[in-house]
Amino acid sequence: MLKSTPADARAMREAILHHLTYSMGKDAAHATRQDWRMALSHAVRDQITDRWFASTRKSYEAKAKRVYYLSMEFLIGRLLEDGLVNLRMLDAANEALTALEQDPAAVIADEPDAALGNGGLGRLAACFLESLSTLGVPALGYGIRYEHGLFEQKFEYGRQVETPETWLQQPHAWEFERAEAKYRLGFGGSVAVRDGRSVWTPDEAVVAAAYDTPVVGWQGRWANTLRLWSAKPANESFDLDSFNAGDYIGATAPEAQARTISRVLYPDDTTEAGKVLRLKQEYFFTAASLHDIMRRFDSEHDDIALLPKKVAVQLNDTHPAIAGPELVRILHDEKGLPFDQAIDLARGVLGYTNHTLLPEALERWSEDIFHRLLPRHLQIIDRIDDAHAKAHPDRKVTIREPGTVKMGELSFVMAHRVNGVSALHTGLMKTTVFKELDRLHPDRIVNQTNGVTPRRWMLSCNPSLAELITATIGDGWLSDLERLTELEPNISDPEWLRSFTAIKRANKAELAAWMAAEHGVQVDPAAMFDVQIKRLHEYKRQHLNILEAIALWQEIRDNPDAGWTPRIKIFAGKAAPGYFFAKDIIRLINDASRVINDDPVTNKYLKVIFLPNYNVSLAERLIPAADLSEQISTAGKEASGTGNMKFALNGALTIGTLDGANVEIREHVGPENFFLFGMTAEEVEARRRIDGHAAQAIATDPRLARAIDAVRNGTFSPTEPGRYAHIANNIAGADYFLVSSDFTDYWRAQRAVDAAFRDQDQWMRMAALNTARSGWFSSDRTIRGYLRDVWEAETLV
Ligand code: 26M
Repeated sequence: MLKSTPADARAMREAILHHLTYSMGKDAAHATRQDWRMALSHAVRDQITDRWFASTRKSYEAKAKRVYYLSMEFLIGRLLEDGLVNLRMLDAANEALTALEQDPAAVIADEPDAALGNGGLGRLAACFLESLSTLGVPALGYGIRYEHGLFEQKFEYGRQVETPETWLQQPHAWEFERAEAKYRLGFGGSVAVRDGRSVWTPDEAVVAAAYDTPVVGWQGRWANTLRLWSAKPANESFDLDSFNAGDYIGATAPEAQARTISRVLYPDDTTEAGKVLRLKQEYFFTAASLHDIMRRFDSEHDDIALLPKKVAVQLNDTHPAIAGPELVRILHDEKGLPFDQAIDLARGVLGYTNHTLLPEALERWSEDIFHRLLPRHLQIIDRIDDAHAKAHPDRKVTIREPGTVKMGELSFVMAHRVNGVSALHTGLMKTTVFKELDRLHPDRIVNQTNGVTPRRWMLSCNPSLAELITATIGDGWLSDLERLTELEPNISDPEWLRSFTAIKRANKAELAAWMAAEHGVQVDPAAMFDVQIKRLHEYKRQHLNILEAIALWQEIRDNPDAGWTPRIKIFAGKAAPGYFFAKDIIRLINDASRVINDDPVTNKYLKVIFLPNYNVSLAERLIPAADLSEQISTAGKEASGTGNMKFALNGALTIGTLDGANVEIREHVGPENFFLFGMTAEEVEARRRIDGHAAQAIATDPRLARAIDAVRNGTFSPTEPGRYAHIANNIAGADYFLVSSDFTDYWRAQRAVDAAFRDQDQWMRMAALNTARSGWFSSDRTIRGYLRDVWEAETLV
């Protein structure tokens, strides 16, 4: 075993060759790219593992309070580059691989993305884990080891086609199976009362098996664990009799049945299908995590009253909301504590983060399903509801309603802190969905505005800019991102600004070359790169963006010589497989892109590109190359956004509404460095009440009317003219997300963007100010906020 730190290229080269031989069983002459990737990963893993053990030892020695982050999703992306960057071994690895005649970028890119999440909620969990390690907080992330992460997206004739994602079918260097950490979990069955105690006897069982991945923080000073649960059969599940009778497939059926629970990530948090399986997934990972947490607590402490002092459990949305009743069940049914004390202890432990106010995304379970799978928990929930009613006789809110269980209300009642993810969102929580609960518990709701880790979202994805920053102000910004403000005086230095500009330009050229090589599209790196990348959703309004592009295309055709600012509109994002309207928007953008890009009159000035299969790695490629960040959701609908922060940090200007964290980004970077448009959340509510709001907007804006007509009349689908009539009718009709009503102001703001971009010096100054003033949006700041206001836990480094 190699003991020295391979920070220098020679030691790194030796470590790689060591693992190529002894871990991969290959010699250099016969090694594939995957072998090299695995050898390098093992070399890095060795370094992480030592630090990981040291951190675990310190946590036990200190008997410190631990933070447990329970999340159905962890969208971590690639881990090799992250490890290399945080251990500051990237240069050594590049040099070593080059000496070994390997292309470092290709070796790093050989790793599949771990796509165990849908979008913002899962990516936030990944940034939080990294920040928890950077800050040296004793913490674990708990989730599900999905065999299939988020589906892969392809386009066939412009239409989204989903194929299964198979990350675990490739070798994976980062996880350790923990044979000793296995828990048996039950479903269904019945509840009996014996000696005054309720005893639940499930009639179905499954085993949760732990797989641990180390998460190393900046400079490797601390490493925490991401523990993911995999479902295994509880009993000897191979049916030898069936096998011997020749039924080879039937013989493995019980095993397949058990494994189904951790088979696949749900591509839509709100899907109707597979409800039972989804609830099983939620209970499976939550109960396994709580058993693990209690086992660790019991091994360190013998006074159960210490639980809230030693354990903080954060619920990432309501997906793990069953933690409340499950913890009460453990404390009351199993440990024999009085029911009220069990509730109080559980509440002292639990915190709940809300990530959306969209009514269709708020979890509610049918009593019927709940009763079938978790009969004892349903009883406990009723008692929690009764206890809450007794404590607040005037309360007008319940957890239970005939036929349903409301998981938001359950989480709120069972948590000592409930937080929103931006100032606006937290305010809206208090006035809308949780108005009544906030009245009863006025100190419970707190805000923790989201953040992003600057290690991945600057140092790793934008190394040239990171280098310029370090050369200018030293490297303290990497653990104290607000020090980026020290860049400000340099922005007026023309030479510094030239360097900043050259970096943006080089990032754009690199993206352009990649798009040409991978997707066969030609773009001029001098044009404005205008980027909207996020899940497809009506509230995020990709259709507002494409409608503006269509109107612009029409206007350029009318008047080609009016001095247009060249623009490349880049889209990427996946639609939930059953969300047909969102999929039709993708198809419209692809169809429009073909027509617009093929127009010789306009394609010097405008191109539209929809890149397939958006994921973390694609985001890392696009964000450093963006000039303009599209954050155009209907005000009041995007809880926070985190892509918006990554763009601003990397020197893109935002065109955006007063929604989510956009509000705070604008305050930090300065209103003069942000292109604001659209209605406020209050104006949105008022506007919706006006009859014919869309028709009114269309009547006063001929550009809007003409763009909608082109969508309706088949301009982009000549072989099937009616293909997009429903989209046109939606925008011109009910228009719930107010595309028409915000269009005119969006167009105005876009023309202001055009004008600003023509003054490149001024634009780049504004871009640099965005970078210099985005330091507050570090997830380190967010985690410090949770430590102070929610977890009351400490850092150990
Ligand atoms: C999906 C498909 C169809 C209808 C609704 C949805 C859906 C919408 C929101 C499902 C889940 C939703 O909320 C969960 C979520 O991911 N929220 C995101 O959390 C991020 C981290 O806090 C925020 O930055 C995003 O604004 C928020 O949308």
